[in-house]
Amino acid sequence: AALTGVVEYRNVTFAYPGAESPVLSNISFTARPGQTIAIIGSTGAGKTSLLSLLPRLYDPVEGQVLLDGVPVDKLDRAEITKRVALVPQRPYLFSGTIEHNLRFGKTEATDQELWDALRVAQGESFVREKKNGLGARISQGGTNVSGGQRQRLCIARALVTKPRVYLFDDSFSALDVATDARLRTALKGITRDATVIIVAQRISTITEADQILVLDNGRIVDRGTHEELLETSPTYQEIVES
Ligand code: M5T
Ligand code: MG
Repeated sequence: AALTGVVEYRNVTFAYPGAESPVLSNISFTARPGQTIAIIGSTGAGKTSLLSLLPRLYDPVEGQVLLDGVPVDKLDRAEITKRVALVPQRPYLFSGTIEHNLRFGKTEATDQELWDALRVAQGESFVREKKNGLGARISQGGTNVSGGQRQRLCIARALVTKPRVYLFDDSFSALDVATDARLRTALKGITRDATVIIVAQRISTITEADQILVLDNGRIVDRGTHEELLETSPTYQEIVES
């Protein structure tokens, strides 16, 4: 059967190697193609740790993470990379050209695909403004582009791979509100049939999510839509008001 991008966390508990106490406890949720699941919670709640288990940066100590019904530790890493794109909280650029950075996950992409990804990621104009365009050089760690430009290049890099599942870890935080809004509108078209899991600080980024998971101290304490959580979740209300 064709894989479609269904993500399921089943009673997942996770501790970093060598750590005494878990940073995630008994996490369960399902994210389906076409859905956007948002994860919100205070700093240190475990949001980044939660995302890291799907591409197997780490494995849970208990429970299972499944992709299309198959535990991810039974899948080839190459298969996971093909289907899941993680835009990390600290987006990383390599020394080399913009093109090299965008093709990192998918070497056979055409230039047109790179420009299409840049357009959606709101990165087209600053790349066009560079004398060498896609051939412009990025210094090690991307120190010669701004934080917001780096984020947009890393979002474009994820788009180039055309994954079934997108994981965005606070990927819009360095963007101004207007760019953030434009980017998310453009993304919606591209990710319509994909599964999107998004960690966000800005409430405006997540109000339209199909489901919001409220993470506190490694546990999902509440879940629902924005409207539901406003009614039912004191933790969510606190976050909204802060
Ligand atoms: C949750 C610890 C961290 C915190 C807890 C990434 C990472 C985290 N931790 C480690 O021990 N090693 C690591 O490599 O795990 O951290 P998080 O998942 O990064 O939390 P967050 O993403 O919700 O926080 P933030 O600040 O990004 O909003 O005790 O020390
Ligand atoms: Mg984080």
